[in-house]
Amino acid sequence: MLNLLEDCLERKGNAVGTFLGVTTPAIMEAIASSGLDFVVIDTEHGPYGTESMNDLISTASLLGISPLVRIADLTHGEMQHALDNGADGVIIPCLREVDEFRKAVDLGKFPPLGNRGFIKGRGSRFGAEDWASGNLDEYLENSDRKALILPQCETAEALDHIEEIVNIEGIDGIFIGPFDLSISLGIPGQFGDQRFLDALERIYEACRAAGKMCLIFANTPEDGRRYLREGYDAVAVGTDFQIFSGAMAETVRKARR
Ligand code: 3PY
Ligand code: MG
Repeated sequence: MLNLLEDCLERKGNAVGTFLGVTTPAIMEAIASSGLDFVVIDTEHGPYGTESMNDLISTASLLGISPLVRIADLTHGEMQHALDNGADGVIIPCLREVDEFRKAVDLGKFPPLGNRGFIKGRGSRFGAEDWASGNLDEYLENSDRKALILPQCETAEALDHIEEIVNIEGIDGIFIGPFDLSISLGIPGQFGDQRFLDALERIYEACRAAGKMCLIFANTPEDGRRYLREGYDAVAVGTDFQIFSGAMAETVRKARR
C-alpha cells in the first residue's frame, strides 16, 4: 500500500478527516471506528515534538487512517522528519511567493524533482514494503508517489499566482486554509463574501485544470458536506479539541436538562 489517502480517494471518491492537537496515540484508537479517512497532525499549532508526531503517524497508519502532517516551517529538518517517519503527505502553511512553493518540492521530492535526503525510513517500513524492494531509482520514484506535497493556499499573494503554483511539477495538491485566506484578503471570517467565494472557486478551478488534488478545512460538518458536494477531494472538519469541547458541552447540557 503506497498511500492511504490516495487509496481512499480511489475507493470512495473523497475523504473526510480532522486536525489533531492531542499528542497521545490512544486518540487514534478512540476515533478509528468513526470511519475517519485521514488526520492532519498539526505541528504548526499543536504541541508536537518529533517523537509524538512519529507515534501518531505510526498509530494512524496501522489503523488504516492516512496520516498527514502540517509542518510548522518550510525547512529541511521539518520536511525530512515528517516524510522519513512515514507521513502520507505534508501540508505547508502560510506560503506567499511562488519560489516558496518550488522550495517545498525541492525539500520534499527526490531528484530529479527535488533534493530530499535519502534514508529507507518508516514510510517504506524501513525498506520492507514491496514497493521499496526494487532498485534505487524505483525506490525514489515510489517514495515520491507515496509522499504528497500539499502546500496551503491561504495568502492573497499565493492566490494571485495560484495557476502558476498548481502547475509546478511535484506539487500534488493544494490545501485551502479558509481562515488565514479570509484574513489575508481583508475579510476575516466573512465566508459568504463574494470575494472569498471567488477566491475558493479560482483555487478549485486551478487545481482541476492542472489535475491536482484540492483539499479544504471545514469549520463544521455542514460546511464539510457542502464542500464534498461541490467536488473537493477532501475536507478536514474541525479539530479534535474543538470536537471534544463541543461534545462535552452538549453532554453536560443534556445531563442537566
Ligand atoms: C485556515 O483556515 O487558515 C487553516 O489553516 C485551516 O487549518
Ligand atoms: Mg491557516
